[in-house]
Amino acid sequence: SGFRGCTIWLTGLSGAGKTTLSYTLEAYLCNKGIPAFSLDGDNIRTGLAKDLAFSEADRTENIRRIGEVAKLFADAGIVTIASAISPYQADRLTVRQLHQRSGLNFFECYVSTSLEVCEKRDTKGLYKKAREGVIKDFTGIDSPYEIPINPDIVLKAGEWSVQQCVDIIINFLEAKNII
Ligand code: GGZ
Repeated sequence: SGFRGCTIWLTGLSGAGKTTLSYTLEAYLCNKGIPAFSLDGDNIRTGLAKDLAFSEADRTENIRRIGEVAKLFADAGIVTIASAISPYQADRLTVRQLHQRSGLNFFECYVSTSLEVCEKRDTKGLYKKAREGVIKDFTGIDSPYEIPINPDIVLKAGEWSVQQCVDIIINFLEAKNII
């Protein structure tokens, strides 16, 4: 059967598990012969968004760029998995509308791992630095995260396994006839 391009947009706090989910899902889809690609906020920031920091305006511009690139990949028929904190509802809505205007599927997926769990994990030690004031404007500490109002998917990645979360996305994509 056929498959269609789309963008799956993972939003959530630093350390929520977005990157892990993105690469696990990408590997699963590619193994099935379904073209899939991860656009990760982390690696975008070393290239395409090298000039941007973490002010509100810079985050908005970062999301705009990732959104435009995701749209191009989705239009090329690829299941595009974009992950970025994307803390502002308005920016996520803008990216959704960008896709809709081109008739492309866009699914907002809220990776809802709590701040408590993310901070406890603190895999990169960034929360500790943010608490100490070494890093300023850190999401969840001294910079806001606006919880998605109407996400297509919610993944409690702090409570569920990576495989459970990935299975939910796969079932969702099958139900929508994307894959
Ligand atoms: C949030 C920050 C910050 C600040 C550096 N606030 O967990 P990580 O390390 O690997 O991923 C985070 C990444 C966030 O970049 P995004 O492009 O996803 O952010 S946004 O969507 O808001 O534009 C974190 C690291 O960068 N990082 N400083 N102040 N995260």
